[in-house]
Amino acid sequence: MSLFRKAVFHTTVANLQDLPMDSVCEIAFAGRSNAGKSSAINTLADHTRLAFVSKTPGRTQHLNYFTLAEGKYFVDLPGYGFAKAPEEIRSQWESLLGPYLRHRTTLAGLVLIMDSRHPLTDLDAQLIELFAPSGKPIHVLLSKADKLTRMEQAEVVREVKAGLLQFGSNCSVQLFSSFNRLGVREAELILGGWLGMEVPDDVPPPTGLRTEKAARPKNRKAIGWSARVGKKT
Ligand SMILES: Nc1nc2c(ncn2[C@@H]2O[C@H](COP(=O)(O)OP(=O)(O)O)[C@@H](O)[C@H]2O)c(=O)[nH]1
Ligand SMILES: [Mg+2]
Repeated sequence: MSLFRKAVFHTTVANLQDLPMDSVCEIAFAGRSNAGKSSAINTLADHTRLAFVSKTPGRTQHLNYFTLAEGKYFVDLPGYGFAKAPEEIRSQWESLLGPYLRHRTTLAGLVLIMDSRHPLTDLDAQLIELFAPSGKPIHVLLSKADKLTRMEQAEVVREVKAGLLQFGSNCSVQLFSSFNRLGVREAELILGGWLGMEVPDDVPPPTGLRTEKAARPKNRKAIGWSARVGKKT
């Protein structure tokens, strides 16, 4: 059973002064548009459509709060990089994202979602640079890992670990897939630790993990996948 199964939508915030006052501890999710951020939140919460799995990536400029337990939140940050000019990204980061990441005292850590096929882009690096001075932890989920072979998975973890070294020691990284739930337990343990939430022992280990490459013939949609996280874009 998911640690975050009680997650419910709380509020949408467009201005810093509207951030929830009752927050004790929150975890923010960031990443390039279409990296699989909403899918990851849905998968961690074991919900189909808690965070909207976007058909038009990069549209929302708001912070979406999901209550996990009293005073404890997941925060879905605006996706970045999708068909946006550098000035637009800069102004978005300066007005909302930057101040939020730097000054939100109840923010326990940042989950950074990167598509495992295109990890650690320049914008990802800029976001890490923005957040790292806070001294708080960053946990990278290499999403859509089902699209890689086992060898490619091992290689990308090695590469990203090496790439993160320049940002200090407070970064960790793991594979993740909302398609086959690879890495859900590992992520739960880390995020539960940040939030001071106890992970139940009765969570069965994931079984029958498959890679999308191995499991799905080319051009065929995986049955059940769209149902789990909403429609594909
Ligand atoms: N194969 C696969 N597709 C995924 C996975 N996670 C997300 N996707 C797909 O990637 C697209 C973008 O996902 P979404 O969660 O909306 O990304 P966001 O813009 O970062 O919130 C959608 O079509 C999802 O179905 C995954 O783990 N495996
Ligand atoms: Mg999204």
